[in-house]
Amino acid sequence: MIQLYHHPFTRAAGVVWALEEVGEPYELVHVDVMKGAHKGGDVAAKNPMGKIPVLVDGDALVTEAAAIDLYLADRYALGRLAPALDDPRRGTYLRWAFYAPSVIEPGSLAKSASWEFRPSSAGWGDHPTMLATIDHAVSQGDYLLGDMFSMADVIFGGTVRYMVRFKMLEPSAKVSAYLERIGARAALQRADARNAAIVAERGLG
Ligand SMILES: N[C@@H](CCC(=O)N[C@@H](CS)C(=O)NCC(=O)O)C(=O)O
Repeated sequence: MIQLYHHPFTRAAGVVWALEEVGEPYELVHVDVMKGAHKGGDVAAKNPMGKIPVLVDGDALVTEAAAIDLYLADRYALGRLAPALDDPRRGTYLRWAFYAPSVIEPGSLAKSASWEFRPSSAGWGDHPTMLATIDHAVSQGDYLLGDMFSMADVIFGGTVRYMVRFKMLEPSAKVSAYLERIGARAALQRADARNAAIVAERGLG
């Protein structure tokens, strides 16, 4: 069975949404990050970064939340959550999936932590341009690929949702409407409930 090394307060919580969308059986392996369990033992052996999420699926080992989500979509939901390899939407799909960890994450952190950098040298550019680009991405239809919901929405939408929740990104009206649309996904609601149940069971609140 697919195993996800998980703690509900980490990016692994977002991978639970990806797993719920895919619909394959999976189990969560709890990593006590508060006690530093990820800095040694099983997690560090699997990921020298000593970070989670880590996904193990038979002989496949994947780290990096976005890579895990893309792997799951290609492996288990090609044509459903990922456009087929010869589908022209594949380019747009990969574009926005990569935009989340390479632009939205560092761009939002740079803004909230007041980093000093040259936008022309930094891959995430300047903040207003990033916000305008996010608006553009969510204005092509209900989802990033128009009427097709895809794993790019899990990656990009999940990142935007996190940044808005922790006040690292101010949502425009278009972004708020997009977040409402993805918030209606049954799989996202199941993932939120599963993460919340673990918080409650383990007294992490
Ligand atoms: N680039 C990685 C980042 C993973 C990451 O930073 N994980 C955090 C939790 S969200 C972590 O394990 N932090 C514990 C630590 O570094 O000690 C990804 O996208 O999966």
